[in-house]
Amino acid sequence: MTREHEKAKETRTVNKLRTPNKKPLVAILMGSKSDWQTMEHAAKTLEELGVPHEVRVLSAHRTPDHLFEYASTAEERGLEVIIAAAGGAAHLAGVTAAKTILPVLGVPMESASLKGLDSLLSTVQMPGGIPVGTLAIGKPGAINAALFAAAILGTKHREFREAIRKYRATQAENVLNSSDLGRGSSASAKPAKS
Ligand code: RP5
Repeated sequence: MTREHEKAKETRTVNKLRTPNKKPLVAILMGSKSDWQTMEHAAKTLEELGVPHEVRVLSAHRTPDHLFEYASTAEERGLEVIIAAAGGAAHLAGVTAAKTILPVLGVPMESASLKGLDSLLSTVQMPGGIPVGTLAIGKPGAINAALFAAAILGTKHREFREAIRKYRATQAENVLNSSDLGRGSSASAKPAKS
């Protein structure tokens, strides 16, 4: 393990302890608690990066008044980015974006009937005027929404730029370490020398 890797691990541990006491900068909204098994990956990624965040279940069609209140007061409560995840006729991100000028990142949930294509199109196809930055369907989108939120915060808060740098260094190291998988078997995963 390199020194850089060790430092990245230490930072993650400290950040995990520190985050709950800080004022949230990012909100993770989801249309239903059934979305949590996907969106917990966004929360875990924000925790790894040390980004203070809050999680709320609010639906554009089941709790529209609560969503309006939440989104329209988000800026004055100190939030800087909102991640909104929904499935099916997924209008949560679009409605949220309509009620705040904060950047809204949409994560389409993988739906049972159409595998998330419905959620993707409902989230991504915003008419010009109210943008939603839409990520991939499901878990990759949840992780990338957190990383994107941290990158947005990083333009103002230097510590999140550094956290992303360390995250990437660790990620690259994990990929390179995967080459060890073939060690010990007859089929080596190492490239042949030319
Ligand atoms: C959407 O409907 C939610 O975001 C969820 O992805 C989907 C299904 O919700 P449940 O019926 O599981 O509550 O509003």
